[in-house]
Amino acid sequence: NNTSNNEHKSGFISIIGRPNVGKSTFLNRVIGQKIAIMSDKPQTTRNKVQGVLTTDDSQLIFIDTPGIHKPKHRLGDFMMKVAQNTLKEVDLILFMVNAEEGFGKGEEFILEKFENIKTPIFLVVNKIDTIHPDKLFSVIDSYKEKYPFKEIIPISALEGNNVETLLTQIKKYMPEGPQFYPADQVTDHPERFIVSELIREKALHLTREEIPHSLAVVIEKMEKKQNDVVHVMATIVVERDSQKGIIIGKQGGMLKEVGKRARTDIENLLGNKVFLELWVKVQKDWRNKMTQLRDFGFRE
Ligand code: GDP
Ligand code: MG
Ligand code: K
Repeated sequence: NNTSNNEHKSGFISIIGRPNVGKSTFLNRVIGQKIAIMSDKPQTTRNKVQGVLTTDDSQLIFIDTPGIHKPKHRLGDFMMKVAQNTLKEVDLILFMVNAEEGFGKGEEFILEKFENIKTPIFLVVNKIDTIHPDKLFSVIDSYKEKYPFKEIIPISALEGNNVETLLTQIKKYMPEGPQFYPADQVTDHPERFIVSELIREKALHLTREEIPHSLAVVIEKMEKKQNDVVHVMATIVVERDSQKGIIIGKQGGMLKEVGKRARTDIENLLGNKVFLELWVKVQKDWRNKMTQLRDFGFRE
């Protein structure tokens, strides 16, 4: 009947998968704006980053969760706890895997985390552009027997194949609900957080030597001055003097380039001219200092 067709649907969707399976790429394609952080290096997405997709009759709120993986240190434990709590709260989980790789130890580890969770789970087989269609069937079969996925949907997040189909299926699983966010809002994160992630992304992209997790960005100050120029003062925190040297670069060249690229993105995000002041600080072993995690923007 007519009324049920007009029901507004809304819900929260968590994207789970090993590093580099394409979670951020998918989110960026769906939201159409650079919110999820992209990097060749694994695990640069530490916090929940929400992207909101609003249509006439639905609102899909995506959460790009940190990868659930075997923790190597205490920050890893913390991230996993955050991710697991998230799984219970959301309306739908997208378990994203790489079509090139098939079922493996990493996937098995994640599936174990699903055991006590009642949230419906889709298997999203990404990167189908990289494999022969025949191989796709055997990859799908290797997953089918492991878990009763509600839907199995192959996509290419990079090229867009089948992404619309996935969105249609997602909508079917969303409960009736209100439009939580204004239609033009794509994220509920404070601008400060996105700004820090943009700076972090540039630093990670431009420096090859550093290891994931060992770099944090703290926004010390962010305020609008006369003429609507936004003044951002940020500190890049690293663990070792050698890393500080890499980030600063010869005659400050690296830091200058990080700042230049980050400023461009921040200006696009805010729609304002930006004056970006970047500092670098060494804080040994910050990853294991749980008390400081919240200062770096981690939340439980
Ligand atoms: P995440 O760690 O899961 O967020 O993965 P990313 O979104 O950062 O993607 C990791 C890498 O895989 C990037 O180099 C992407 O360009 C690439 N990638 C993501 N989706 C696809 C896809 O559908 N096809 C191909 N060929 N590459 C992809
Ligand atoms: Mg990511
Ligand atoms: K990544």
